[in-house]
Amino acid sequence: MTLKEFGFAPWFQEQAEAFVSKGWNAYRITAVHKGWCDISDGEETRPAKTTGKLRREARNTNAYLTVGDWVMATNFVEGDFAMIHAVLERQNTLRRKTAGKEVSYQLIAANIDTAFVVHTLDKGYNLPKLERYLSIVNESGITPIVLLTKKDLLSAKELKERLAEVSARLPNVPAYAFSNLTGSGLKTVQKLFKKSKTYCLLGPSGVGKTSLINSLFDEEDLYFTLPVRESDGKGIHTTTWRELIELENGALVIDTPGMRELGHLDSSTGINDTFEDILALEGGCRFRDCAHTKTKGCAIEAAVEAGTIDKARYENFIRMRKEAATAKQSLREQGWKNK
Ligand SMILES: Nc1nc2c(ncn2[C@@H]2O[C@H](COP(=O)(O)OP(=O)(O)OP(=O)(O)O)[C@@H](O)[C@H]2O)c(=O)[nH]1
Ligand SMILES: [Mg+2]
Ligand SMILES: [Zn+2]
Repeated sequence: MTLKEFGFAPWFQEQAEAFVSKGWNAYRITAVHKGWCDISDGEETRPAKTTGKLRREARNTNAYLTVGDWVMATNFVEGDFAMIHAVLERQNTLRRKTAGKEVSYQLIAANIDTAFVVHTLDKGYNLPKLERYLSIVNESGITPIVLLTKKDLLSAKELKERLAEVSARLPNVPAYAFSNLTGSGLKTVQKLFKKSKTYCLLGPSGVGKTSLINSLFDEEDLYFTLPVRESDGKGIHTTTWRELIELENGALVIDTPGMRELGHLDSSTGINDTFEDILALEGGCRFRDCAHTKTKGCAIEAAVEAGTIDKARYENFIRMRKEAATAKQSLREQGWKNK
């Protein structure tokens, strides 16, 4: 495919023009390994390394390379590492705060059009966890869509109840249920992936992200499954690195490993977007600085009481807000700009 079909939007093209006179060309990062990455022009993939200068700059700005990045590189020859000289400014960055006392970020992917938050309907189904993933996506300014896997493992009644629960809890986000095993609901999911758009799949380990990519690949055979380890019945194909994969229809999908730890939330924006409907009531609170917990005249608490807002959803909203406030404080103490 051409660079344009590979996601090389005018935004990147304009930046790249400044480097063309140096003999550098534009490539997209399709995988990041320890010490090198894979870059592609949409036709060929090559291993590449970064210049020392770029590495030093990255250390200062925390702008390490990630999958989906557009870079300027030279030496695109067989049998040698290509050299990455510059990274083009991103349209967006999907990132999370890493665990530990020190505040730092792990980049998940860059230049994403839509992020699919993948979650299981079966064991491991956990709405607060799902909301956390949504906040990470919203925080990055990327549109989320929820994909619910393993619907084959639920009875019709269970499925109906669970889907009702999800739509009550996440009224602002489209959600689609399907099964990688039987192919049920898969056609609708398949239509969400459009040519030349970049998608990211994220969600806990074992929910079926890689299986979905496999399912999307083969239109004839929707019954493809990953091999299961006999001893414990767990999938043996746990994803260990992030990779950009081109689907047959030309859609670009970044598969990510399930995150064991989501870390804390680093700002309230993502949370505000996730709980937009709750915050919309804020204007009705008696006090301007209402904490929405045990506060007189709180319109949000009244709505919970009246049953118009899901109680568990409200509780998670309060919990995440507190966490974000604490994280914000620690970011400030460490001199981070709250961007
Ligand atoms: N019953 C059922 N099993 C599924 C479905 N989707 C995936 N699985 C199984 O779930 C296990 C994990 O699937 P993966 O696709 O490897 O999960 P993943 O999200 O990529 O996991 P990580 O790479 O570890 O993040 C495998 O054994 C799959 O066969 C589904 O829709 N129904
Ligand atoms: Mg995987
Ligand atoms: Zn209030």
